Amino acid sequence: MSETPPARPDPRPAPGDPPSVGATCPVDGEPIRPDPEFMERLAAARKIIVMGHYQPDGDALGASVGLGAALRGAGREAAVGTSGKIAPNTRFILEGACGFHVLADSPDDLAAGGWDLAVFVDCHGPERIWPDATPGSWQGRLPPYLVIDHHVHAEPLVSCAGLYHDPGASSTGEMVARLMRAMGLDFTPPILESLLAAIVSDTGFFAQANTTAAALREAAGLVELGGDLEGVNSKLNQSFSPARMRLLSLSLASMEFHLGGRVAAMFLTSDMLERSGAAREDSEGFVDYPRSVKGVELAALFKEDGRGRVKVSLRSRYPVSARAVAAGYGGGGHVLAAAYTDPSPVCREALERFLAGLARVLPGEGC
Ligand SMILES: [Mn+2]
Repeated sequence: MSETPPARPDPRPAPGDPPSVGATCPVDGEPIRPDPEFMERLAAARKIIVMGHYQPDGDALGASVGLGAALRGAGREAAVGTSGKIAPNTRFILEGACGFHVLADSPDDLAAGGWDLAVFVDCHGPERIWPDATPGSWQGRLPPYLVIDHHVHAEPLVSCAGLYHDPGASSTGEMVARLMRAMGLDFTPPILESLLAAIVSDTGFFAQANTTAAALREAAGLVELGGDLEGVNSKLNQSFSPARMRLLSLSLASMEFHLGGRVAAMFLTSDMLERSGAAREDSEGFVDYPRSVKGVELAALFKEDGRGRVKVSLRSRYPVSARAVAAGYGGGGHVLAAAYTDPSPVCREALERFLAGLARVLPGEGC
């Protein structure tokens, strides 16, 4: 017997998603709070570094800068770390960490900082911060770490010293705002800007299925305190370079449709990068274009990563789970936004492998 999907998009894990570990996921109830060890560790640490995942997006960057700045405002010795490149339109968020931003491109950089505590944001741990590092390069060498995350975890996080995990939260920006209120921390204008940038980045400016009432309430609280949504929009969405537009036009021209229009694919090749003069990080948001086509249930952007592999970003329309599809190829993410890495060196080969596997992972195909 098949179940009728709910009428409105549902941010909870979709059928086929791995079960979430460490938290239940109330959509209509009270948001999840940090666990007591998390609060004790955060209160006791002297020297703290807050870091998002590798190549932090607006949410990872906004949440880490917001929390880092708030801890400093409370007189704590805190810094914000980043690893990998940052998309040009989100770089303004780092201005909120002016004077306390450190690059930590390897576990060595973090281990050398003398931190008593790390807080990893928008990811579950070191393997998402340094994806190319071997576990041996960080195991036993890092300070104890806390995790603030809204991704579903396939396994319990045994190495983390304290967990604040809410898979029902729109963004880690929303979670940090809630945490700051619980801790009585001050919201200064740069913190308000960082947290709003985080929330709008992950909710598509309050348009996506993860825009819960709780997310809107948290954002409304930030606006009440003086947060400037229009200013955040102008910095995030109206500050692109001509090179990005050239890259977008080349990438859009590669869009193709499969399975009767249910699946749309788009390429971002090394050749396109060269011809446009754009940087790899200029492609933030491109995958939203194939998803915006009527009838498309699953959109895939294939990006040659410059290291002989292809990164595949997936976006889906409810009830298709991008996360379940990505899991079929060894990746993961959110219900409607997920990713995996294909070992092919070029986009076309990665697309062929993707299409060959779809019968296995996309509901309604292959029967
Ligand atoms: Mn996020």
